[in-house]
Amino acid sequence: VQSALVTQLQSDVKHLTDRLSAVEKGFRMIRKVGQKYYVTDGLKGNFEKALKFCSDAGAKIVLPRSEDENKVLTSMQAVLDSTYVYIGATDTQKEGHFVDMSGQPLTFTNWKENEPNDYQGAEDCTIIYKSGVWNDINCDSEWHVVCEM
Ligand code: NAG
Repeated sequence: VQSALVTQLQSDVKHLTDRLSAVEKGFRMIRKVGQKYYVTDGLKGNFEKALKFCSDAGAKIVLPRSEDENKVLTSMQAVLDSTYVYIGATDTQKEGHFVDMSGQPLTFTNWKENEPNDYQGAEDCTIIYKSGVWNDINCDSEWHVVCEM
């Protein structure tokens, strides 16, 4: 019983520490989804800038792993009035084979009909629309940046 309690407390402390660090970093918007926090300052950047912004904050670029997470992200887009947000899925390594930022296959996807299509052979990054569907896109446009921690 005692060790279960310690494990629970350790998990609670980690949770509170993550939450506090999100608050201390002064993110304008923070949403909890399961064991994760989705955070944003409402800034825009290309994919490379998005990765750097999140890693500088001790976080990762957002990648919804479930319907729930996808919904929380679109709820943040509604507040930001954000058309598109970059998410952490690319097929840079192997065309048509989208993976997360650790190179692992995606376990949840929500592609728009007929996507991903590598339009004009120049779409290795991924965005999520306000409606929640995903589309592959170039990595150079400036879209809203959301991180997860
Ligand atoms: C283009 C989209 C492309 C999509 C295609 C569908 C941009 C820059 N490109 O406008 O991602 O696959 O429509 O026809 O939005």
